Amino acid sequence: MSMRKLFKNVICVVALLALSATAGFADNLVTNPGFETGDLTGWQVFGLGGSSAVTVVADNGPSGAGTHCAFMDNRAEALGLTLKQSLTPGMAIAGTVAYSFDIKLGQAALGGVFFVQIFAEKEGVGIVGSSGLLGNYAPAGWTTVTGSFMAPLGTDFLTIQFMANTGANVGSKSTMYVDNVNLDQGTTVVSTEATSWGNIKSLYR
Ligand SMILES: [Ca+2]
Repeated sequence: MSMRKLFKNVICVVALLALSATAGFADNLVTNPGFETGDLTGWQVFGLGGSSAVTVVADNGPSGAGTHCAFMDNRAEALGLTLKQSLTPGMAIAGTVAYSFDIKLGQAALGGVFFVQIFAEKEGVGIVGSSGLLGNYAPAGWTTVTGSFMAPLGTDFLTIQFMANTGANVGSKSTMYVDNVNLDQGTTVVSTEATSWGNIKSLYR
């Protein structure tokens, strides 16, 4: 490699690393984590029906300032109602994932349960790791749940899902308030640096 080309490469690397450092990561990787847009922007809902809904209501969990939270309202028999957010691939890396969320029970009756699960995923592959199934939760008042798990090698995004599930009983209910959802891998540029290095190599091969 000529000195000139080497110099050009070094400049590219420095420029890309500077970009990475600027982009960085917010501490919380979740979009609209406190539902303060007043709607479900950033979130997906599965299991909607005539007797099941997820809405944004005027209440707020203790972990963050605000005036809104999500309300999962499942009054259908034997139904899984899920509120879910998947990060964009590239937003997560292998390593510790710290999580926290605020929940407050509405009603749990006749087999109604509430679980949370966080997945470490790899684009094009699927689930490579998990927090394990968290719950059953039924906190009478606002409660903040915190914990962490290790995302294995290959992880490039995370998914968190809240599941208000009912039993096969007439009158089964699972309703829960959810707020201030936090997924945090620390402020890091490791992932974007790795991507940048890959790009650099491919450019000069
Ligand atoms: Ca909120």
